[in-house]
Amino acid sequence: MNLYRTSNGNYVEERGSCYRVPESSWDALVTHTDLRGYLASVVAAAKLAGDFQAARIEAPIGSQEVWAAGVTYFRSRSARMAEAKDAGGGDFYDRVYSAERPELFFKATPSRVAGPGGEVRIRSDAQWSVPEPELTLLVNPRGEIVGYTVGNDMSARDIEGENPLYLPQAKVYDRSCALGPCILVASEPLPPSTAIRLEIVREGSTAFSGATTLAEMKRRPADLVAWLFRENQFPSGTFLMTGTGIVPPDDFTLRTGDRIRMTIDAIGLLENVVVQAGR
Ligand code: DO4
Ligand code: MG
Repeated sequence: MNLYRTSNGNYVEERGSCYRVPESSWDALVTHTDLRGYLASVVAAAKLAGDFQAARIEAPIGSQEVWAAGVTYFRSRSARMAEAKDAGGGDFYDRVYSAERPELFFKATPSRVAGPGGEVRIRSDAQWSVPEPELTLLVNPRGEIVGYTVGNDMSARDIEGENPLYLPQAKVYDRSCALGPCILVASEPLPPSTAIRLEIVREGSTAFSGATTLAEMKRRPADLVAWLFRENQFPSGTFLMTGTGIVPPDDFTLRTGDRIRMTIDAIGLLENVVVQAGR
């Protein structure tokens, strides 16, 4: 079942049909004691929602925070080690890749998050910006993974590489994050064969494309959640991005007007357009 937050309210999609969800509060849905059972009862009531087609799909977020894990794929570890080598920070990435404690960082408040079709931003003081396509977990207040979405962890690699202490500036700024198009409310964890794909389209042509699968992820989503919930409460639940396994080559940087297309099997396509600060 796919759960959508739209300009006309919340909808659940099952086998190609859309049903309006009576619960209009996103936070109330996310914190439901049995989200999947509740959505199944909505589908069973079979009130088809004709107005879904006219609705604008929004980022599937209410008052949740967005957190992120890093260096969970070998590709991310290697790219970060290279970018931070001159600053003497490369070793940190190798160590965190194998450490018991993962890298977890705060990524975005809801107002910094773009939805499907929306604009994501590159910093005006960065010369080297990339998108990071990441399986993103929706976790309820009890620490249970209740759904999955596609997340874009926009990153300024030159700022991050200059000094690891600049990580928050490389990662957290207005529209540095996108989520969507929906929440996949699944009864089982996603299979390791699940593919994550990234395409960056510039002036009508593919400027970069890459793919990975969840089998390449070094850590288990449930373990990342357990670390995040140590000493932290999330009364409205939270999102947790699980890291990127796709990094464009070092000579690639995003430009205004680029279209970023990210897909994850069974969830769908998250597409955003790039703008620069001040535009
Ligand atoms: O440590 C820097 C950020 C890592 C990250 O965002 C990722 O691996 O996805
Ligand atoms: Mg990332």
